[in-house]
Amino acid sequence: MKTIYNAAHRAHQAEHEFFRGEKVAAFEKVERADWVLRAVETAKLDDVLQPKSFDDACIERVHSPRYLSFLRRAHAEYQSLGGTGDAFPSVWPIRGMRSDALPENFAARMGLFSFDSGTPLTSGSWAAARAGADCALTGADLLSSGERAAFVLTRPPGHHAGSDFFGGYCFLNNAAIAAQRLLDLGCKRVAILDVDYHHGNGTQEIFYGRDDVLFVSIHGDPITEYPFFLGHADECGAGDGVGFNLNLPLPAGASVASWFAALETGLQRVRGYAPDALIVSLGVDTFEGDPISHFSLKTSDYPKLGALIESLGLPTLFVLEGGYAVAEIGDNVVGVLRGFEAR
Ligand code: OKP
Ligand code: ZN
Repeated sequence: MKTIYNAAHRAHQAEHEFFRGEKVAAFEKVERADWVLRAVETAKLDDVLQPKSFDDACIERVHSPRYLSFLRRAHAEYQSLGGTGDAFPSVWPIRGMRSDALPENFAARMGLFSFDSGTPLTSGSWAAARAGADCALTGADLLSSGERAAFVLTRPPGHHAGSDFFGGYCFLNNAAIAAQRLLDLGCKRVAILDVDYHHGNGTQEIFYGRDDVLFVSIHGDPITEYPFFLGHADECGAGDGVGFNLNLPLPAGASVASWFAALETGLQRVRGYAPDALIVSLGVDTFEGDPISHFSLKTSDYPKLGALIESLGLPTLFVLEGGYAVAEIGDNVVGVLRGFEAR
């Protein structure tokens, strides 16, 4: 399968993040994509393509205009106010406060449009994320023109970003943008299978009230795991979307066997939905050596995952999400892709 590579990812380079009160090197770093690209090339997967450029209208199908106009200028605005380095939010509109009124104050808008303080907004965040969205859109177009599968190699990741907020290292929801593009190009139903360790709260939020996108996620139980406030098993969708959201949380430390059992449940649900296409939010932070996650898949498990996904027989777009064991991220991601192709 072809890879669509976001060369602009390098523009997003966080200086640090906060971890247990300490400033630590950011986990979501440039080298992640370098390692994956190297593994794609070593495996001789297929061509590595540059993205085409798409109109902002394609992104506005998923994200609100007020969020996008904030994000596009946010770091420049921070700098114009004397801010140096990366920007972090510090105040949020919690329950009982208003999210509809747009504040003038920059710090207030940072909080309005985010849900955590763990996502450094860098001078290059917009450029990197926007080019990543172009990669996702290019991938959707490839499927739509008959490719069986494609791989979107991008960072920062996307599945925590919602219709009008960033967080969890994510700014634009690449998987959601691609799903919407597939619908706009004629698909009737699209399924998103999220296998990242963390619940894809942004993707869930975007499609929660809809029946034209099925969201299925296997992740660490939010009672102990990030993003904490969404991802429970009883979240089934709302309105037209009832029955089109399936969360399969597993306790931190869950065995590989229980993970694959949850995958089988998720795949059954996707089969029952009979979608026209599948998008995989491909995080490999389920790996045993991941520094911020607590499942224990081994490198040899990833080709199995790819083969099981292939068995659905669907046009499939893989979109890179998390995975922070940088030395292994390439082998683990490419293991999935080769497992898909080998079957
Ligand atoms: C993004 B993705 C805070 C640690 C938690 C958030 C983890 C985001 C994971 N210092 N950070 O789903 O891989
Ligand atoms: Zn993750």
